[in-house]
Amino acid sequence: MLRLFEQHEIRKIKELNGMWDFVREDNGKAYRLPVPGCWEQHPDMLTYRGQGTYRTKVKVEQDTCLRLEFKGVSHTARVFFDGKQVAEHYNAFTPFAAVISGVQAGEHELVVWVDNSFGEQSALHIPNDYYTYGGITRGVGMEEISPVYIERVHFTPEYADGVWYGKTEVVIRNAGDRKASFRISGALGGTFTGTDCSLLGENALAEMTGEVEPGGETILTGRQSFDGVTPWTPVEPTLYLLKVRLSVDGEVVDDLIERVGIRTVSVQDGRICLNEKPVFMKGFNRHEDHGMCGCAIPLQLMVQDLELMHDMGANAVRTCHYPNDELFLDLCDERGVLVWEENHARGLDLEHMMNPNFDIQCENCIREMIENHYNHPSIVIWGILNECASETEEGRKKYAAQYAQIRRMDQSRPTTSATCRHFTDICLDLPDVVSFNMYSGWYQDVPVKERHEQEMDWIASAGGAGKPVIVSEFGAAAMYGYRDRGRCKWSEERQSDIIRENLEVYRKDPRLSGAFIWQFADCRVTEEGGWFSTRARSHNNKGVVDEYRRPKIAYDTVKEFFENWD
Ligand code: ADA
Repeated sequence: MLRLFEQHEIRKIKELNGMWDFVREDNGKAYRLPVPGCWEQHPDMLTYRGQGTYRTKVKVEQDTCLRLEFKGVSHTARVFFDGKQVAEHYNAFTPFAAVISGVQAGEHELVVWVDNSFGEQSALHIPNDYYTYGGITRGVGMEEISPVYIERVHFTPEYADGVWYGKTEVVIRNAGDRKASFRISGALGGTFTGTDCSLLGENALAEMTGEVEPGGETILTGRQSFDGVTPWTPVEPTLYLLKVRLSVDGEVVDDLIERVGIRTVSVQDGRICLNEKPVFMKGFNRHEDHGMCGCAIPLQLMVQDLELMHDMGANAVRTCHYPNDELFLDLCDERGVLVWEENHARGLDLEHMMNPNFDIQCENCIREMIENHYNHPSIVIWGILNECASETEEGRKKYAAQYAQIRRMDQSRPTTSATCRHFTDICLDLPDVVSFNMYSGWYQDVPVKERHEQEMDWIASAGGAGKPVIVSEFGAAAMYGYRDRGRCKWSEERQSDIIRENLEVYRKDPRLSGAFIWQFADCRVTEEGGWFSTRARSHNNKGVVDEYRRPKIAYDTVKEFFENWD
C-alpha cells in the first residue's frame, strides 16, 4: 500500500511490493528480500553497510509510457530498466520517480542498485544518533501513463471574509514527442470524517486549458470559492478528495486524486494558529525506527504508534529528523494529528555543512518533501537543519537559503528550526517560529524553570522577540525494565521524574506554542564514529517506550500531563 486512498480512477497503477531478488555487492551472496524492507532484518546483514542490487520482473499489458515511483530507497539508488539507467537518487526519506517512454507490451527487468555507505558523497546520511538502514525501505509503484500526464496537483486553502477559497495548481508534463493542447477539469468532493466517506455535493473546479511542449511542463493555477465545506481540525479532521482529470484532443487520458483538508495555518500574536485559533502542539519526536523492522515500518505498526501517542494525550508529532513515509502522514491527516515535518539533517557542524554536496542534497530534499507532501493538512510547520551550525556566519547563509527555498515553494505554512546553539545562535531572526532543544535534568543538572527563563529571555533578545516558541526536544534516557528505588540515572523512575519536572514548567508557560518530548521510542543509532558509540545498546534510549513499543514508567507520567494540559 502506497497511500491510504486511491489516487487514480483512470491511470493504471500496480504496486511492486513483494519479494525481490537481492545480491550483496561485497560477497556476491544472493537472497530473496521483501520490498519494502531493510536488509538489516536478514540475520546475515544485521550491520551490513555497503551496496547491493535488487531485481524483479515486471509485465506490461500494452505499449505504454511507464512511471516508476519509489517512496523511499536508503540511502542512494540507481534504477535500471532493461539494463538502461533511468534514475538516480540520494536520500532515504524522499520519493522519486522515473518516466520511461516507448515501453512495449511484455516482460521487462527492473534493477535497483542500493548503497547505504558513508563517505564524502553523502553529506546528510552520516554516522549519527539514528541509524541509516539499507534497502528499498518504502513502497514502489508502477504506472502506465499517457505521454501527456498530470505530474502533481497542489491545493492551498484560504479563508477570507467568511468564505473558504482554494487555490489549485496543476503541473502537466509532456513525455511525448509532439506539442499537445489539453483541458483540465475536476471537483472537490467526497468527504472523509474519521472512517466515514460520504459524498458531499461536489464543488466543480473551474476548467482550465493549456498547451505543453514535448519534454516540457506547463503549470496552471485556478482559485475559487467552495461552498458547504467543513474545516479540517484536530477534533474533526474532515478530508476531501480533490479529483483532477486531463483531456487531450477531447479524450480523458489521465487523472490524479489528492486528499486535502480545508484549513489555514498562521502565526499571530506570538502563537501558532490553526484556522485563526491558537493551538498548542504537545507531542513526541518520532524516528522511523522499530525493533521488528528497522525504518521500513508497515501500516499496522504506524497505526500502533499513533494509538499509543493518542493514548498518552498527544496531539502532535515531529518527524525528526527527515521527511516521513506518506502513509504515516495520511494517518495523521485522518486522525487530526499536527505534524512538524523537517528536511533531513541532524547535528551537522560547519565542517559537515561545508561538504560540497550539502547544499544540493538539502535543496533536493526540501523540494521533494514539499512537492510530495504539500497537500497534507496535518503538516502545519516545515522545519530545517536540526542542531546544525546556526552560530556561524557561513551556517547562517545556508539557513537563510533554505528558509527562502521553503517560502518560494509554500507560503501557507510557517518555518522553524530546532537549535541547541544556546546563547550563540545568530539565526533566530530568520524563521517564523523559534524552537530549541533543552535537556535540563539530563545533560545539564540545572533547575528546569531557571534554565527555561534564561533561554526565553535570550531568545527574545536574539531575534526571536514576538515569535511563537516551541520546546522541540526535552527528556531523559532510561533502560527499559531497569527499576531503581534510588531513582538513579538510566532508571525508569529517574526518566519519569525528569520528564515530569520539564512538563510542569512548560505546561504553565503561555509563551509556548508547543513541547515535544524526546523521544517517543528508543531507536537504533550508528556505532561508527562520534560519541553515539557510547550509547548503551547502540540505541538512543530516551523513548517513553522501547524500540518494541513496551512502555516505561514515563508513559503514564506523560499521559497524566498531556491529558490534563490546560
Ligand atoms: C539532540 C538531537 C536528537 C538526539 C538528542 C539526544 O537534541 O536533536 O536527535 O540526538 O539530542 O538524545 O541527545
